[in-house]
Amino acid sequence: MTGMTDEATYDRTRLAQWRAGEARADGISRRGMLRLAAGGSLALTALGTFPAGTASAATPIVKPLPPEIFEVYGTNAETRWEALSGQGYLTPVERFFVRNHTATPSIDTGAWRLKLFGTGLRGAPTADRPVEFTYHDLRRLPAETITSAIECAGNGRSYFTSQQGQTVSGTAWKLGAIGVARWRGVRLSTVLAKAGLTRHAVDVLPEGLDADYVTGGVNLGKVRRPLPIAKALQDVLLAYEMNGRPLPPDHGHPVRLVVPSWIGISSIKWLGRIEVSETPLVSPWNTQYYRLLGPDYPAEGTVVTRQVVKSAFELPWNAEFAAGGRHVLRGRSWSGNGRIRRVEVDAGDGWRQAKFVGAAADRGWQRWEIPWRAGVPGARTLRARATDITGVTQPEVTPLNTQGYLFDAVVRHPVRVV
Ligand SMILES: Nc1nc2c(c(=O)[nH]1)N[C@H]1C(S)=C(S)[C@@H](COP(=O)(O)O)O[C@H]1N2
Ligand SMILES: [Mo]
Repeated sequence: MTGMTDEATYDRTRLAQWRAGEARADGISRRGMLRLAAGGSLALTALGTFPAGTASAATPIVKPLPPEIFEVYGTNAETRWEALSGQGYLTPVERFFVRNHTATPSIDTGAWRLKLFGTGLRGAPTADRPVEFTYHDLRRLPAETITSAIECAGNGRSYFTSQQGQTVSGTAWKLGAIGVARWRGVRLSTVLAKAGLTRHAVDVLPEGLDADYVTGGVNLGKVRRPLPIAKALQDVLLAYEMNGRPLPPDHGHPVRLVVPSWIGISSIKWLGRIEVSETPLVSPWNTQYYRLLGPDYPAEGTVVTRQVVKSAFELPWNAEFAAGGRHVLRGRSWSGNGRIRRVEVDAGDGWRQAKFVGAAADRGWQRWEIPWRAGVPGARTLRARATDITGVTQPEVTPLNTQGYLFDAVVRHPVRVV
């Protein structure tokens, strides 16, 4: 099943199974299911279904959100790129973006249990009589530390509108819905083996302990998204530390999934249960959300798993530079395909290659810089374009998808020479 870490194979296989009635789909409305099965556009069900701050007036995020570091959208907060200027390789917790479907829950580590159940485990334990792990059980298992980005699939979404004049649904993120951290925890494969994983398991369905996600009057249940077993066993971590400290409340305390290279929704926070199944599983988070739908995609869309190539300058929008001065432009580039091979920058005087700063983690980002001689006063546009180790270069335009995922086009960053 190694093909199942390849998104196209995974999607084709699951869709076929679902149509043949072989995949379970708890929590998906019959209407939504029929639409997908009929190949109708799911865009309609998605449009306008992202409520801004549902329950309370205050943000449902626990940590402070100083306006010079974060821009807040309802239940979410994005990191301002200028707030990464002068920072090291890792994004400090105090600057790491937060994407909450509802609100950060408060979970008592002592009472917390990770519950595994399903037909893919020996003896097929049920949800009422699951295999349980305490926090200390997990802490006693062999630990592993990885440096990995977590990035929302909708990162950069606002540029579909501001650069390409297109209407998309969802939070209008700029490029700050990404952070890179050092995560310490236990491999999901270790825990699955302990829980009695069988050779027949095909999917796992990790589920959060935060409140049910209710949208457009429909309760979609707990935030959850299935992973094919091949990816689950490859490089997924059950993380209990972030940058050397216990996982903070907003980022999934006490334990979250970290699914390297895949879109942020895969990395379920406040992990409570994992179903392990010998039959394929689906949830609204891979049938209704996180699918590419639009004129350039098949009618039923394609599932989104792996991240794309992007670049950002560590500068505010409309940053000012002294005319005639020598400056250094700094930024970071990253890709779900692996390391970055090359970054080019254009400040209005042609593409030039940027110099890499420091080493990069395979699943993190690459820092870079380039000198720039600002000329006469006036408006300029900065552009950065990265190429990853697989040879993929950021395009000029990202083909439209109605929910605005995976914006990988070169972003035009306005600055002023004064
Ligand atoms: N339980 C749960 N897990 C979740 C979410 C959520 O709302 N609830 N949001 C997901 C999404 S869409 C993203 S992009 C990442 C964001 O992780 P962060 O808030 O730690 O930056 O968490 C994912 N895991
Ligand atoms: Mo996300």
